[in-house]
Amino acid sequence: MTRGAFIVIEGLDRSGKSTQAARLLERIEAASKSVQLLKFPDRSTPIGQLIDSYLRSRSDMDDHTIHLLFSANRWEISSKIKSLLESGTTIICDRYAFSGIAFSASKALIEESSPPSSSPLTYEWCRAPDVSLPAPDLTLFLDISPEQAARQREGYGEERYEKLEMQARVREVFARIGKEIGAEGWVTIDAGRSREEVEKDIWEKVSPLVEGVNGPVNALWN
Ligand code: NYM
Ligand code: MG
Repeated sequence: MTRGAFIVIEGLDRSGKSTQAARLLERIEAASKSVQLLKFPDRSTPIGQLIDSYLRSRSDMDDHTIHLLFSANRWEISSKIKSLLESGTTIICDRYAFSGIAFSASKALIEESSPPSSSPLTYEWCRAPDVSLPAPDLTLFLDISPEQAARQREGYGEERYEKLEMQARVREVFARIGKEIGAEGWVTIDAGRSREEVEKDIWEKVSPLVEGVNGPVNALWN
């Protein structure tokens, strides 16, 4: 018996994740396979609405608190992820726990984000709440420089974290995560090229998994 594959797309803001996730969804649907697109943060749930308001700077929150809400937003959908995979549905997920670590851990090095009194968020602390979530079978990291990402679309800088200094730190933390996950589970794609070129590389990596994956859904970092 095979199950569906769990494919995560990660990257900086404006790296093209959502566009590529939509194209990948179309391709898998065209192959007549069962597939579902998820996105984190999922802003539709009550927790997601708190996150949305924070990202739009309509509310402020302690750095630890918002970090835990992002994680809780994944846990509240984790059993759905597991049952979809087990029922044979492939999942494409636009951001996951890796964004959780990369963005929160970056704050420790950016002066303006945390008041001096609050303790800094370490890499290990940021990772802890996501331990044991369903583990992706493959993570595609769409790599782009913060400068090029900022040029991609209008409206850059509207949301919290969309600043070059922050994004440069985030990119470094993503690189650390990728090293830890290893080459079988983490593939870096040069996202500074045309949409078609990026799409082609993604499909090359994903198409073998679309036929199904053997073995149980793994637990992240266990
Ligand atoms: N983000 C996203 C986090 O800080 N932690 C997380 O766990 C996740 C999933 O939210 N700048 C950040 C990354 C983005 C922002 O994501 C909103 P998007 O994909 O732009 O809606
Ligand atoms: Mg964004």
